[in-house]
Amino acid sequence: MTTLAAKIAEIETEMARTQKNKATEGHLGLLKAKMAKLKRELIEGSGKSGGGGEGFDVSKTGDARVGLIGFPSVGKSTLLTKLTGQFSEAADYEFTTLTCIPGVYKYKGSKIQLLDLPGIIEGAKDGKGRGKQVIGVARTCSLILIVLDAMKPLTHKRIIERELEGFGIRLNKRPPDIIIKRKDKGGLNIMKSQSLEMTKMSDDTIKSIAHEYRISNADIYFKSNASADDLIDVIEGNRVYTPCIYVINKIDQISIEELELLDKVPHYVPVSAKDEWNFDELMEKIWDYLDLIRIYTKPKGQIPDYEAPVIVPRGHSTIEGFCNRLHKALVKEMKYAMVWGTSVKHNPQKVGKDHQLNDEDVVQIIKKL
Ligand SMILES: Nc1nc2c(ncn2[C@@H]2O[C@H](COP(=O)(O)OP(=O)(O)OP(=O)(O)O)[C@@H](O)[C@H]2O)c(=O)[nH]1
Ligand SMILES: [Mg+2]
Repeated sequence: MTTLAAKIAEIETEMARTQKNKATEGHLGLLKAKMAKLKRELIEGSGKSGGGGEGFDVSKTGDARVGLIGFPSVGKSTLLTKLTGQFSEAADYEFTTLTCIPGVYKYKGSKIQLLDLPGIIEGAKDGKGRGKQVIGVARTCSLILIVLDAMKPLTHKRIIERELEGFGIRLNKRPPDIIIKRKDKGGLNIMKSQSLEMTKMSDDTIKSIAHEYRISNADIYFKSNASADDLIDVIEGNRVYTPCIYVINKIDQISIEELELLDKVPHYVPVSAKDEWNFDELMEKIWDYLDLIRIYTKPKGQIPDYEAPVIVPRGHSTIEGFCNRLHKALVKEMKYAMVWGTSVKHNPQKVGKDHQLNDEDVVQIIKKL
């Protein structure tokens, strides 16, 4: 373990020592690749050797899972208790919460599973405290709420982000537009979309990163101005891309002027968990960031059931996705579907399994005889 940590430290020092310019870009890219490989070893290795016990085993319930991540005592447990009614002990000493405590709240007909987690500290991803387990759970969430204390320095935000990034979680980011097709021969073939100018990484850097990963025969296709980090992410492959909201808590403790300064933080919601301030905005934003849609079912000859929508991620909102949410065999039994709502021109309209649904559409499935 120490040798691995030492190797990482060594590379970190070298990176810090290397000036960033065109001439060193390739070298820096290579160092980044070496670093990513060592970190993967560290994470996988410590996973096996335990490093503080088993993971948190909480089964998924509801339509989406949202995790509360933050330093100790920022108010995560208070927030869980107030939002879901699920009691989770809160106290004015650090590390009150030692395990994962799930709660559920209802919003717009959906059930949102909220997970209270132990506080993490700097170095969590390297095995400090229960950090590794906490971040492991974070990887399974559809949305992460980074909870910050309005009284504490905003530098905490960057520390938490770094911990999550070190564990392969990418926040509020889309997967890089890079496609790698490995081949048996033919060498490396770097291709770019027409008129795409790559300003963050030269062909030499791409080659040295590929070389570090022993990729010697492949087509690498770039569709956007990717960086060395992006390329490494695609090669490593085990990244998760998760939306994130910064919940700035305890605003009952700060002045209006201080509150206004916080406006500069992107993706943020100020709240007071203690006084339940601004919970409406928080729940609305959670809903937006989860990017879910509501589909109402209409049994034949009856009015739609507006009380219990079927909730599907917007990206999986075809008729097939909707059917699978009800039961697996349904799509095979379906002849066609009738749809009312904004996704169709005529109301109702006959559609097939690939039709894309919109929020609040009404669907009736017509089965084969
Ligand atoms: N003033 C104020 N205090 C709060 C607020 N929310 C929580 N607290 C207090 O902050 C302290 C820590 O709250 P917890 O909910 O236990 O914090 P936590 O993030 O769960 O802490 P750990 O479980 O130790 O990681 C408690 O004394 C809470 O009463 C808030 O909105 N305003
Ligand atoms: Mg707690």
